[in-house]
Formats: sequence, C-alpha cells, structure tokens
Amino acid sequence: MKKINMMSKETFNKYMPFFLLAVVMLWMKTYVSQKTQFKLDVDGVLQELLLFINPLGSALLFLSLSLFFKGTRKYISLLAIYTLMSVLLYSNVVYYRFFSDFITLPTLFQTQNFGDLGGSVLTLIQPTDALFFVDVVFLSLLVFSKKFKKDPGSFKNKVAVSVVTAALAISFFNLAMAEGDRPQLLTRGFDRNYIVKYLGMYNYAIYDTVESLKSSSQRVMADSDDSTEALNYTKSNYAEPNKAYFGAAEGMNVVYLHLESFQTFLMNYELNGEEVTPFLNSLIEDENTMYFDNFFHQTAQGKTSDAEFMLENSLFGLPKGSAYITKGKNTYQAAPAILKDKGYESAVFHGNNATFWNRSEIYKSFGYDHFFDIESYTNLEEKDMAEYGVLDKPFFEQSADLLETLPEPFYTKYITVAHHFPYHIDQELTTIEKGTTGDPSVDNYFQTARYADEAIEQFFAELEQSGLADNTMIVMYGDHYGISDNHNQAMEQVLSKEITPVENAKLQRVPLFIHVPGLEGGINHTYGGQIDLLPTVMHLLGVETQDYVHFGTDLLSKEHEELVTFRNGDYVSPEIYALNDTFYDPETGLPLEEDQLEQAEEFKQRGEYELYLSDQVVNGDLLRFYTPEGFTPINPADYNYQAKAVEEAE
Ligand code: GP9
Ligand code: MN
Repeated sequence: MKKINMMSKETFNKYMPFFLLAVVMLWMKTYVSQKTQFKLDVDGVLQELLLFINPLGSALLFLSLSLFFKGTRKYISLLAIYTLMSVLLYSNVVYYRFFSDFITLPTLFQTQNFGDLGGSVLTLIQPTDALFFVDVVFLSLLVFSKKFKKDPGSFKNKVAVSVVTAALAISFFNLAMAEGDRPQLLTRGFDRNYIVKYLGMYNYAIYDTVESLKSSSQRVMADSDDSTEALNYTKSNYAEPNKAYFGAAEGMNVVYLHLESFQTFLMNYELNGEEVTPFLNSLIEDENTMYFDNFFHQTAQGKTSDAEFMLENSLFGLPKGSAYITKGKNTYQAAPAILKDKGYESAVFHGNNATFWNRSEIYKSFGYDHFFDIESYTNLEEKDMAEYGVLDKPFFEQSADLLETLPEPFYTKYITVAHHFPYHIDQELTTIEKGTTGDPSVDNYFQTARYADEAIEQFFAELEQSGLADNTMIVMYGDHYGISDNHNQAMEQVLSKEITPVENAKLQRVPLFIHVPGLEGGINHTYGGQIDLLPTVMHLLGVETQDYVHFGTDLLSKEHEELVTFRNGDYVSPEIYALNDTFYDPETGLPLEEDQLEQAEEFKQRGEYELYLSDQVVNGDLLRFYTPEGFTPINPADYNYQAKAVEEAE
C-alpha cells in the first residue's frame, strides 16, 4: 500500500512537468493562432483577456484525459490528443483563409468536396505553416526517445478527476465572463466568429457538434402542426404579381446561367482603361434585358449550393454547412417540380463530378429530370479542364448538343466553373492583363472574369444559331463573392476608395440579368436577394405562387419589400444597413441617429424571424406535411441520372 502511494507521488512529480509543458504549449499556440490567423474583431481589454485565457481550459481539459491512462500509455495518449487538437486548429486556419469562417461538423461530411478542391487547398497552404506542427514534432521526439525516462506509474482517479474539475472551472469562469460581455452568446449562434473569440477554437468545436446533433434530431421531433406558422407567415408576406410582367415569358424555355464568383463591381469596371466584361456590359444596355444593380447574394458556408438552394426553393440556406449536403433527402417543392406540372422538362449542366455538393442526390428531390455532369462531356482534352471541371467555353460548346436532346419547353441551369477561386487560367486563354495590386487572387480575378464573359457571349450566339433564342428566357446571377474581405486592402486599390462596413456590404452585390424576348428591359435599382428569384421567375412564366412556402417576393411586384436579410442576421435596405449590431446610413456610411432606430429594429426582427422560420422548415423537413394545391409531389426514387447516362452512351 505504502509502495503504491510512493509510486503515485513519483509519477506525479515526473509526469506533471511534461503534462504542464504540453498544456502551456498548446495554449500558447492556440492563442497566437486565434490572434493572428482569424479576424475576430477583438474589442477592449476584457475581450483581449478572454481570447488569451480561452484555450487554457480546453487544453487542460482534453490533455488531462491522458491522466486516466495507465503506465506509459499516458504519454502516447497525450501525444495523440495533442496531435488531434493541432490538426483541428490547423484545418480551421486553412479553411478560414478561403471562407473567412470556421469548419462545422456538416462541412466535415463534405470530404468528397474537400478532395475535389485539390489545387485550391494547395494554394491556401504556406511553407511557414510547418510552424503549426513544430511542437507536435518536439513532443513526439520526447515520447519516442529512449533517453527521455517515462514514468511507468499511474495516477489515482481522484487526482485525474481533480485536474478535470480545475479545467472545467476555468472553462465555466470563461463562459460566465463571455456571457456577461455578450448575452445569449450560445443561444443566438449566428456568428461563429463570436464563439471562437469568446470561448476559443476547441469549445467552438464542441458547441458545433452539439448544435449539429440537435439539428438532425429536429426532423424527428417535428410534426405537421409546425408547418402552420411558416405557412401563415409566407402567405401574409406574399407580394401580388405585377400585371405588366405576369406571364410575360409564359410557355418560354428557361435558362439559368450561374455566374460563378461574379460580383457587381465587375460590371462596367475598367482595368487599365479596358472593360473587363464587355459582353455582360452590353447586356445592361440591351432592350430586352432587365439588369438589377442592387441585387445581393445571401449565401453562407454552402456558397454555390446555398445560391442554388435559394433560387430553386426560395428557402434560406442553413446557418452552417450546406442544406445540399445535410438536407438532400428532404421534401421540396422546387422550381423543376413546379414547372413539371406545367409540362416542362428540366436539366442541369455542370462539368464537374456529380457528387460535388451532393448534387446527384438533392437534384432528385428537386425533381430535375436530367443532370449532365462531367461524364456527359466526352470530347475533352487536358487543356479544356479547370480546377472544378470543364472550362466554360468547351462546356457551353458541348452542352449545346446535350440541350438538343431536350423537348421544349425546358427549364435548365448551367453552372460555370472557370471563374472560381484561385482564378488560375492558362495565360494562352486570356485576353486581358492581370490586375496590379500584388494580391494574386484579386489580380487573377479579372482574367477569368473576362474568359467567362467571352464564354457567355458564345452561349448567346449558340442559342441564336439553334433558333431557340426567340423563345427562351435567360436568367443570369452571380452566386457569391469571389473576393473575400480578407483581400480588402487590394480591393481598396481596385475601387480607389476605403472599404468601410457599408462599402463591404455593397461588395456583396452580385449581378442579376433577366432577359425575356419581347419584354422591355432597363436598369432596375430595386433591392433584392437570391431568395427573391423563384417568385420573380415563376410570375414571369405566369405561374401563381401564393400557395407555396416562399421566403422571397417577386422583385417586379409593387408589393416587394426592399429588405435583404443575410444569413448572419445582418441586412441591407435602401435606407438602412444593419451590419454587425450597428445600423448605418448607406449614403453617408455613418451609424444611424437614435430617432431612426425604430424601423431599423423592426427590419432586424423581421429578418431574424424569417431566418428562424426558414430554418424550421428545412431542419424539420416540414414540406413533407404540406402539399400546395395543384402540385404533384416528387418521389426521388423515380430519378436515376446514372442509368440514363449509361443508356444514352449505348
Ligand atoms: C463546384 C462548384 C463550386 O461544383 O459549383 O462551388 P463553390 O466552391 O463555389 O461553392
Ligand atoms: Mn460558387
């Protein structure tokens, strides 16, 4: 008995310094990473202090699990936990460089996507990143070195439990201070930056795991009564179609062109006195094209998939992850399904793997008849390929033959890829110089935008040649920003102005063109977002929408409310911009006066309520309980794109 006690004491003396060294190293590495790699807007001494202490609780807590292991296994388990936490931290650093956001559990299930990202990920990794693992190497050398004497003794559970308790006490103290500074931190959860700033990277990971599990249990808990609130709201929010436009494109084919990473600032922008997008610029002036210059993307982590999700459903994307990935099996009443009842055949053209963003699954739930993915583009050479699939010019060229196989009227979507981060393109294919800011992503951005512009011109010409142009409505929209706010320094040079919060919000504008043969065009300054596309397009086609659960309203309706809510609860409207808990006057860029706050607050609440209801619908899969009149529900099992591809090839 006495001997065991002695051993514990010795063990304590030998293992503890090693253990504490590991805790301090992990704490410091995490603190320095949080401070330098993420833009957390740390404001004031208290927030600085919290940022400093928040990794301590988690480092202590997780590493103390090693104390429960017997003998020398303590060392191995500590090293394993340390390495896992380092990998988690570093993955977030890399992810943040592109997305300005943190990884969430649903995005982890997108391993296929991460694999496909390939080259993009490589451009995000820097040689100095090796520093993130210097400590791991050092600890491994210690653990595996014979010279470093490891203590074979074991801790009493009581000791281990006391260390865990101390770690929890530090974490709870941290949480209490954080809640004091930012009430409802965990319940609001709109902004992952807040959680990391106050509670640190590792606690964020726990928070995210719990939230994600909650979300999947929401479907199980939901019942038909839950759909009533959303239905009542969307009915009361419905905007009557404008008679001048309703049915203006009735019976026409529909073509959506998904303009990857296009932002409105590119329109009519001149680089060294030369237009970057001459063809799109010419469409702004086209007599049959409506161009919206205050149209905003509303995407979050789901990027392209969020944009698609909104335009097909007029439901918001999820606050984290992508509904495409986690909600692919939900019941939807999406555009292809609505139009199927009107005799339309639908197809998506996209020269990438079918599984990217889980498209091959969710398109079935949307009722898409065909999905022409990379397998459908057979006549390809190395030079025709971009990072995410077939380059836009060969893509449109080969899609023309595929389109011929479709009966009219059709509803189709073309998803382009050439103008995608990091905007690499073979210099032989470029017809405009790079930018000169010194920031490669920004400088390259102009070249791929020009290439995409030429490809779109080619598509318009093809449509003309095939005789389809006179009977086809073309909708083109930018899907999300291409230049994240990490590049604002270079963007200030591009725009020759300071990028204030208001200017930054204005940079979230993406172009929207609606071209309808025979309909008068022009520039439309209405504020709107991607959520509004579906009712706008349906009304132009003469399809009523009041029975559908849509969170957007027709941009052409006189009742359209000019309020664009972003996924984080911020919003923009012609007179008020609500950004990061401050209300601004978009004209002056200054915070609003006290007496103007009432309307600002009301918009804020309405926006948040809409996001909440939309999330209820998506997370609870509530559309399974409600079928609009005249709508034929979709059975995803009726669709099999692969079989069709095989049949067609034979
Ligand atoms: C990939 C493409 C890109 O198929 O649509 O998606 P993004 O990275 O822009 O979300
Ligand atoms: Mn995209």
